[in-house]
Parts: sequence; structure tokens; C-alpha cells
Amino acid sequence: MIEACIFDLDGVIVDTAKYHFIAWKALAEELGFEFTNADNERLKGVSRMSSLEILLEIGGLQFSEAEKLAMAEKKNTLYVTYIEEMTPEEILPGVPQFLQELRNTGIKIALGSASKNSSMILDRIQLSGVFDAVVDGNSITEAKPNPEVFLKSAEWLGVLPENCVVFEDAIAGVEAARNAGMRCVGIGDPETLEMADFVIPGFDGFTVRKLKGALGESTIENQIGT
Ligand code: B16
Ligand code: MG
Repeated sequence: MIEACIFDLDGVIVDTAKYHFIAWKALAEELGFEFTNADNERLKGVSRMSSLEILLEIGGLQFSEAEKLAMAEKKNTLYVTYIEEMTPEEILPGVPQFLQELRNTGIKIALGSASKNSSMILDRIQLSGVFDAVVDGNSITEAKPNPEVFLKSAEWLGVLPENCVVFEDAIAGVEAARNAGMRCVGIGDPETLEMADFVIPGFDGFTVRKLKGALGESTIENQIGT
């Protein structure tokens, strides 16, 4: 039975990957190498420090821990200048309607994100207070694919993991949902997210009835085919 839905933030509720890209690219250029859009794909759902490790591996560079912390801080300062300007228009299509339908149906909703900037983003897009629980990079110690972010979301909601459904756009996030013993809906490319129960391109036109139908949960509407 579906009692809760847990949403990733970047790539599911909003597209902040484009702002991460600008900020990481600026850091790479400062360090003297090119960082491409394809490289950026590897950072989706990955924590800030792990993202920096991947970036430095691409550039073939090594630094001390103190230097790396300073670089991550610098990248974040630039990134924040972009997310400070975000507006509710940046919420991805269909998301507000689907969240509202879940609330009307009595299904709890949580945010489960790796980002340490989630409260600023939720504030800017005016979704603060909409979620029953918000678990983000500030409340966890282990990065996806570790299931901590989703297990903590379930715990804070008071729902068993098997009754939670995770919505994720990143491979590491889908793996984290699996590791948490939860069902998972991928957002994006079915080939990339093959570990998900099923994949949708986005929330436009997506409904609770479609969710339950795809997960094999029977509803009166599904039985009579409305
Ligand atoms: P921050 P998600 C993730 O968000 C992003 O996909 C990933 O690219 C980023 O490095 C990570 O948050 C940390 O973000 O630097 O703001 O703490 O997809 O888990 O919502
Ligand atoms: Mg994501």
C-alpha cells in the first residue's frame, strides 16, 4: 500500500542541474580544464564533495582536504547567486498538481535530497511548508546510493519503507531507493534508470491512479477503468 511519496529535488521538482553546471564549469576553468555538459551528468544526485572529487578526477588534479573544502565553498557561493533568483515558475510541469492530489488522497509527502541548499530552493519556489518532512544534505551523513536519506524520510513520516514510493532522476538515487527497500519511479530516460519500477518523462498528466496502476495496486477507478 502506498502511504508516502518521497521526492528528490534537483531533476524532479526543479532543474537546478543547469546552475550546478555553470558553477562547476567556472571552477574547472579557473583550474585550467574544460568541464562539459556530459561531465555534469555524472554529478546528478551526488553530494557536493563527491561532485568535486569527480571534477578533479576529470581534470587530473589533486589537492589537500583544506584546498578542496575552499573550492567547494567557492563553487557553492556562485551556485547560491543563481538559486537566490529562482521563482515558482521554475517548478517542473505537473509537479504542483501531483503534490496536491497526493495531499487530497491522504498520502504523505517528503523531500529526500542530497542538497544542503534545499530550504533556500523550497523557499524561493514557494514550496516551503508543503512537505510533511524535509530530509536533505544537512540531516544525513551518507550520500546516495546509501539509503540513509530515504530511510530517514520514512522514519520522520512514521511510514514503513515498503509503503513508500521514491521519485528520482539520478542512478545513485534510484539505487538508494532500492537499498532502502522502497519502490521507485524514475524521472527521465528508461534505459538510464533501468533499476526503477517504471520511468516517466515528467509529472505532466501523471496521477495517483496512474501511479497505483503502474505499481499493480488496485483502486476502484483502476478496476472499472475510469
Ligand atoms: P548542494 P538532489 C543534488 O540534489 C544534485 O543533484 C547534485 O548535483 C548536487 O551536487 C547535490 O544535490 C548537492 O547539492 O551543493 O546544493 O548541497 O538531486 O539530491 O536533490
Ligand atoms: Mg536529483
